[in-house]
Amino acid sequence: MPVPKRVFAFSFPALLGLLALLFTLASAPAAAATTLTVAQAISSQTGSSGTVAGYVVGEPTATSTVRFSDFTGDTALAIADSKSETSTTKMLYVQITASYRASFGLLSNPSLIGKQVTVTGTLTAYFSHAGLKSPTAMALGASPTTSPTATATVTPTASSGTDAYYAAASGKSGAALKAALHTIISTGVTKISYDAVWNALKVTDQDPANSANVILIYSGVSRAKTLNGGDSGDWNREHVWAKSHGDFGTATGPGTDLHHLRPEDVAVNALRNNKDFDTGGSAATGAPGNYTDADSWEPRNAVKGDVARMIFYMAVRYEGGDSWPDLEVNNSVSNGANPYIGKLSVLKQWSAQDPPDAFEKNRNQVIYATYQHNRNPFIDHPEWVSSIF
Ligand SMILES: [Ca+2]
Ligand SMILES: [Ca+2]
Repeated sequence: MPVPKRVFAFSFPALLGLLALLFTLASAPAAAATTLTVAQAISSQTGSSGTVAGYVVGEPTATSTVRFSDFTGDTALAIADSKSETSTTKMLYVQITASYRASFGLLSNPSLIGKQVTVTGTLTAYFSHAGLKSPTAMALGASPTTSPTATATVTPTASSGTDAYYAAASGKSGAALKAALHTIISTGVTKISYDAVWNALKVTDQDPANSANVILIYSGVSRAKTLNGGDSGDWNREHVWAKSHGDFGTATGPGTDLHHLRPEDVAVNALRNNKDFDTGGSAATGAPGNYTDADSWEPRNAVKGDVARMIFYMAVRYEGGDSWPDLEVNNSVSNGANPYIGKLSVLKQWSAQDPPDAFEKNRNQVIYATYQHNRNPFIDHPEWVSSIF
């Protein structure tokens, strides 16, 4: 007797169930394999979800400020690969949303310091710093599924990614390095008009936490992109290298070079005026953490290095070989209309104490990729500051 053929038929809902099961089986091991170290998370700020394991080292309160004791809140953690880490550049800033605050906030749980945590969330800037936001899981201890092959997922660091760009500077130092960098950053450059600067700044200086806003450099305020203009309460285009120092104005050239142009409140911009940079003075109205006196301006700590590296860029980019003045850095704070800005010794100190952060690196990359097609070498290689200046 012939065996009847058996027709193996799935109902449509059963097929969906099988697909869902297959998807779960396929995705669970993949998520476990991507547990990152803090260093890997810092170099993978892609905006996608990731799981990171590290030690709790403090409470971030600003881009380059972390409290190691006397905690003030439950909303953020700094984690690092070493429990004794003190450099903010080696920390990941983790946002703690409401449901995790009771268990992971440092004000409520100061004994978390030195403990290992594993966090899953969006790998993106927080406090204008490498971060993890909107956590979907937080747990004490190392992830049990940490994979030894996680290093295979690391994306290239900024410096290794720009080796080709700086090839002609390789092995050089001092004046030879400066000359090589001048050629590199002056070749193939796209110059933009002063009017085009408005829209460019809305991209280069966008608030990582609010895409409708820009961050104002000195005040640190997040303000609506639409408030660009010249009225009280607006932001305008601050020339960090004051345009009167060399009197280059706003014709397309150094006066429209995005590498030293930043959004700032109209009144704060006027208060900074064309002063050289130095420490000291009295608190600057409207810009907490900034100080000013008759002849100088001291920016807040979080942007001291940014300001220094912008000035160093300008000194290397403009060497007088075109129709523009040769801009240089000196130790004076009374440079007036001369094509110089001070104070060199202070700017070098600021560059050292405030190394490039995620916001500054991102802005350099956006200017390179989207607008001018040149880079600020001192953001990619801060060690070149002491070689040249
Ligand atoms: Ca900075
Ligand atoms: Ca120069």
